Amino acid sequence: MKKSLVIGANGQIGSDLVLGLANRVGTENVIATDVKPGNHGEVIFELLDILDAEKLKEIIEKYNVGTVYLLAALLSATAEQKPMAAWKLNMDGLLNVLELAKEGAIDKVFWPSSIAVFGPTTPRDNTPQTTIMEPTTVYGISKLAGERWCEYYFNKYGVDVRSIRYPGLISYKAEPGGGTTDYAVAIYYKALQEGKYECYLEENTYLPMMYMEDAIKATIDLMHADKEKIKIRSSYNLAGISFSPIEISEEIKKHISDFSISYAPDFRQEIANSWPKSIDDKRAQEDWGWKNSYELNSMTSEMLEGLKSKLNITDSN
Ligand code: NAD
Ligand code: AKB
Repeated sequence: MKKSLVIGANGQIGSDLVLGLANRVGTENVIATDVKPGNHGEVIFELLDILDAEKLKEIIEKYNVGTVYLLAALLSATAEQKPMAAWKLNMDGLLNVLELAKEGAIDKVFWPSSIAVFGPTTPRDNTPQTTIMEPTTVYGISKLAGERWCEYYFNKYGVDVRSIRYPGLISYKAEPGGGTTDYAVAIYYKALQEGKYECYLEENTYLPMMYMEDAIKATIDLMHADKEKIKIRSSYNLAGISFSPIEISEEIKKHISDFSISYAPDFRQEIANSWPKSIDDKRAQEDWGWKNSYELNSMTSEMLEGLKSKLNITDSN
């Protein structure tokens, strides 16, 4: 069996995706890589800088890789601080992988896009699959360009590349890596550790979000769907839950009654204001049968339980 290679495996998504893939295709069929040292249990790990195209090719040949999951990127908040580094990593990394797929060295590519491809001129409620896209962040510009490259490599060279516009992802295994939606993870840590949280977004800022388990299921389902079913080769809209800081804090209060939230908006508010509030994912539902499972209440219960055990916090509430 050809192997699945995860690039950027130590990050928020990679930590869960490696496990999800190992469950689906077998531990021996997954190779985890990252630019930083990592530990993924029984799964083989290799150091790999995605900007090193030669090393990428070597690893693909060495392990007989069929599918690449390219997760290495700089996210929205970090990218605003390091625009050129973000553009280089987010674009050159993708092109390195697409070029190898074009040469036939790999069969399939997964590359994640984001709700950041949308901008202030996009309709914000129930944002359609096809609509105005004028992103105002470096990250969003790189994701929109990436989507165009993916579709181009499919149309011109027949590269089987598949993509999802992930909303903000919420998980407890690995901490998020510098996005605008990270508050929705940090709030759970602070609720358990300090009983309070100062949020960098205003209380009524709605954003599309999703629990990691749903995102991993969507990713693996998309990659295992029949090729003919994948009609969109730029990137699929994917919806989970939409909520605001005040709503997530109210949900947390059902578990930690004295939890309190305060607000000190920073530069990330402007980014959030340029993104959709909710997403229309009809095409993902129709084409490859997507349906989310988690709502705000079920996600909150799992996040708090998962973090309590990760942080060794005993129940005194
Ligand atoms: P992350 O920042 O948590 O992880 C990225 C990983 O890439 C890190 O482990 C980092 O060490 C590694 N990396 C950085 N530079 C590298 C390089 N040169 N070579 C190899 N590895 C390198 O990010 P994430 O949240 O896991 O996101 C993964 C992908 O999903 C990104 O493309 C991101 O834009 C996209 N995405 C994430 C979210 C989210 O909410 N997490 C939402 C939308 C899209
Ligand atoms: C970010 O906030 O940058 C990411 C994303 C939605 O792409 N979580």
